[in-house]
Amino acid sequence: MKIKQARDAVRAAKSIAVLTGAGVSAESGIPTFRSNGGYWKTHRFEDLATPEAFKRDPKFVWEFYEERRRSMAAAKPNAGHVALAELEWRVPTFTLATQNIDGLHDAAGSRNVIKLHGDIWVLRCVACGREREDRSRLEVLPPRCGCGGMLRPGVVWFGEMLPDGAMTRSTEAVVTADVFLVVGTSARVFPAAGLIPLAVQSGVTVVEINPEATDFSSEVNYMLKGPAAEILPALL
Ligand code: BJW
Ligand code: ZN
Repeated sequence: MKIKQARDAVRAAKSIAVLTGAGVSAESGIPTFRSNGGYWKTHRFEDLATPEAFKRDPKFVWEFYEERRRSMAAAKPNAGHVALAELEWRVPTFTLATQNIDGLHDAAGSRNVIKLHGDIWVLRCVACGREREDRSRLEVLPPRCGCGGMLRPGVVWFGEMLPDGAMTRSTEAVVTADVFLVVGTSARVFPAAGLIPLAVQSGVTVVEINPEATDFSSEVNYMLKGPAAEILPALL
């Protein structure tokens, strides 16, 4: 059985790297972007997830993010997040790079988390650059900084650089890992998706968990088809 072999690889690993995407939070009730019911099926990302869109219509962009903040605030980590948090305790070296902005890996207890696409709970001033964590309901949109400048969500939009050091740290974790788990990502967005072929070329054992195949499924060592909240607890 594939899952048994993958489990043996995980058990033997001294160093594990993980990449997660929206699918790991799907069973917490948070929509994905590109699967059924995903945001980019009904919304144009050009209108919502680019710096140009924010410049054009900050209120419109903020309404989208504030609605998501309210539903994410009510969401709880699922069995997949919890299994990954528990795995961190069992291996000497563990790094979790997530494309998710929802904070559910933190809520589940994961410690070494790299947030490749930022954090929806962080607000950043476009004028002075100051950041603050704020989970409260934002009554006035767009919210303002003490300096008078506009605040924006602390997430990474298309065409923007990832946070300083995030890809360097993730790359280092992946190429030095014994096992790389790729969970719930369509692997369509770069540079995050590039970690998968990098792992394959580096001879790292790659285990993909997803109900659907991705462009990299034929290259990974084990493709475990199914929802993360079922497969991860069974695997780990
Ligand atoms: C389940 C499940 C269950 C469902 N269990 N699984 C090379 C080639 C071409 C273009 C580029 C390139 N390199 C860079 C680019 C440009 C661009 C890019 O990648 N474009 C592509 C679309 C082609 N990348 C960027 O712009 C990045 N920045 C950058 O490269 O900077 C340098 C640069 C600057 C300027 C010019 C050129 C280079 C930044 C990318 C930022 C992405 N931002 C978003 C929004 C974040 C904020 C927000 O949430 O609103 O990040 S877009 C969105 O996609 C979000 C996600 O993190 C990201 C990835 O999506 P993810 O997580 O994979 O979700 P889905 O929905 O796609 O997939 C869900 C998966 O789950 C599916 O496979 C399901 O089957 C599965 N699933 N249920 C397990 N229960
Ligand atoms: Zn400011």
